[in-house]
Amino acid sequence: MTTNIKLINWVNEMTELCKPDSVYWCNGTDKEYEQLTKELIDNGTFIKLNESIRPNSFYCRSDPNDVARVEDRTFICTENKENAGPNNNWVAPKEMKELLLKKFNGSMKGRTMYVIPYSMGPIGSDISQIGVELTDSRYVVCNMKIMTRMGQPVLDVLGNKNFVHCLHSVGAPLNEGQKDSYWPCNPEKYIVHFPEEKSIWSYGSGYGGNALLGKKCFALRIASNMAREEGWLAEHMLIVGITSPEGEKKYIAAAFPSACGKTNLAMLTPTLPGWKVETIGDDIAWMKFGEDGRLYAINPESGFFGVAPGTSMDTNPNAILSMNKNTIFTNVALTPHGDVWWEGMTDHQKPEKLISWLGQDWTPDSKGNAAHPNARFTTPAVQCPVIDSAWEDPKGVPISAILFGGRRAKVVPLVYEALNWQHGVFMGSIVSSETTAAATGKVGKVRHDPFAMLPFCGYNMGDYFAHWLSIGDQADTSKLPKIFYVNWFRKDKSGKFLWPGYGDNIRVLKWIFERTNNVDSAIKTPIGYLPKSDAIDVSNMDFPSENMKEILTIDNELWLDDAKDIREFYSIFGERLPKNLLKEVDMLEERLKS
Ligand code: OXD
Ligand code: MN
Repeated sequence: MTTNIKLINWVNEMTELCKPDSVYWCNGTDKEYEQLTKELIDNGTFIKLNESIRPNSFYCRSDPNDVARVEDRTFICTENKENAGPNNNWVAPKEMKELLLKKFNGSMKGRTMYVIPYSMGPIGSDISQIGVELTDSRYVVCNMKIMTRMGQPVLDVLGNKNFVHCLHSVGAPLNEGQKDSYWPCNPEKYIVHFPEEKSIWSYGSGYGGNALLGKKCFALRIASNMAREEGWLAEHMLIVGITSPEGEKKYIAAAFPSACGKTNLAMLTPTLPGWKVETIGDDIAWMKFGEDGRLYAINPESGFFGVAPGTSMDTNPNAILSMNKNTIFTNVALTPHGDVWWEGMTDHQKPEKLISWLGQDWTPDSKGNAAHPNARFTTPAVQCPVIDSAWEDPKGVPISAILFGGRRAKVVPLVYEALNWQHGVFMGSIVSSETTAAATGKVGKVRHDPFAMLPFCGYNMGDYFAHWLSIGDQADTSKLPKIFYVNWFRKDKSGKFLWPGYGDNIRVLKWIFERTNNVDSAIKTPIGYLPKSDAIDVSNMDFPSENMKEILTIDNELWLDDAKDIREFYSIFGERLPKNLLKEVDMLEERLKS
């Protein structure tokens, strides 16, 4: 329980507004989880998986229209529209509040309102932040239990301090005697952020990124605002530790757009003997300067909410092993043995008969996928066989390199390195990628996604670029991480991927690792430093030197086209775009033309 008056008053106010039948304060215990999962089973939301195959795990199917983040229904409501920027949907806070007050009025009738106090980051760490989510969804409570540290211990640390107010309703009130849906939601959705008062109001969706408010809404959109005010970074990045055969260990952070393999890189099984990769986080990094002037990162989450399709013992054995118990699966397929399946899970052996994510009988001859392409697993981070021993270190881990990347079939080479911090910020700002199923909308279209933060930056992205530049100005440059750009997805003329990816990405990480030790293994090109022709270790793999040449080729004409496109993209930020980034485009063009 709590004596925090702000919290008690807010819960009372929201109870009056949403009119739930009852209010329940979550304590975060396993007993509570057990009770909630039982109720979800009784409601038809969860199916218990076979206990002897996958203990304490559950299968869940969402409404077919509530399967991904809804970027066009996501809003940043600041007093001044310019502060939300062209990268966000904006409505004036007063107008949006009036609308939301109507939507939330009575929205929890017939349901329980759960109060979830949660910590993003280890409880009590200086880098951690506390939020409280009020929700009428048991599915959300169960997922929050895995993804955050939640319950009474958080209230104890919160004391009388302030917290991020997070209100969530599926927007499906129940009339007296009305039977509940297995996945209650509302066709009209609002995922709304008020950065100036640090609150989040989410209505109509039960999907992870829209409803687990600690994740994208708080740890990225609200936290990016806090980070800018306080001089730190809240980023869409995985964090891993890499140890060389000589026993030297370094940590790197990497930003890739949604569903571009962050979880795979975070848990990579190296194909180079002697190298070790250990996981700190797979989606979000909060980075602050330590007393020694280096950037330190924590993973604010305590679980993985990963994309299931494509994950297998070949592509990511550590993810598969992480989810062998205590896991919630959403929108995958169900096997006759009471286990789960998805496309790419067992390439060599397709199950004969399944129930698809739509709840229909499915065989390999059926039309459509058995699992939704954005089907997810929610699993505790501590179950990852390669979780790093420092993953809960409240100080965080020192970062030696920052990687940016996206899905680009053409133009962008396998890897290149920034000339300096400002050029690295420029590289982050020009990330573009083919869209994936993680958000609703067209899949496979190249879009600009600067720093992989386009859907998650909670303020004007022009100011965000300036913030990144100012981090460089504040720091001792010799202590800043080096910046790199990688592209695992380049294709040859016949449309085949040139690079095998997955465990072989250690070969690229090895070059990056060496570059952070200033090894002389790069050549200067117009776009930055590229590996010398023999610098990427391809020992014990079949990778012809022509392919290496092709994947490291820079076509000046194509890059000049990209530069034009970058200028056009930059122009949407008007006066808010830092002049130094425009200078970087000028310099890039000059280098490409000379
Ligand atoms: C995610 C996403 O769920 O980026 O991590 O969409
Ligand atoms: Mn993500």
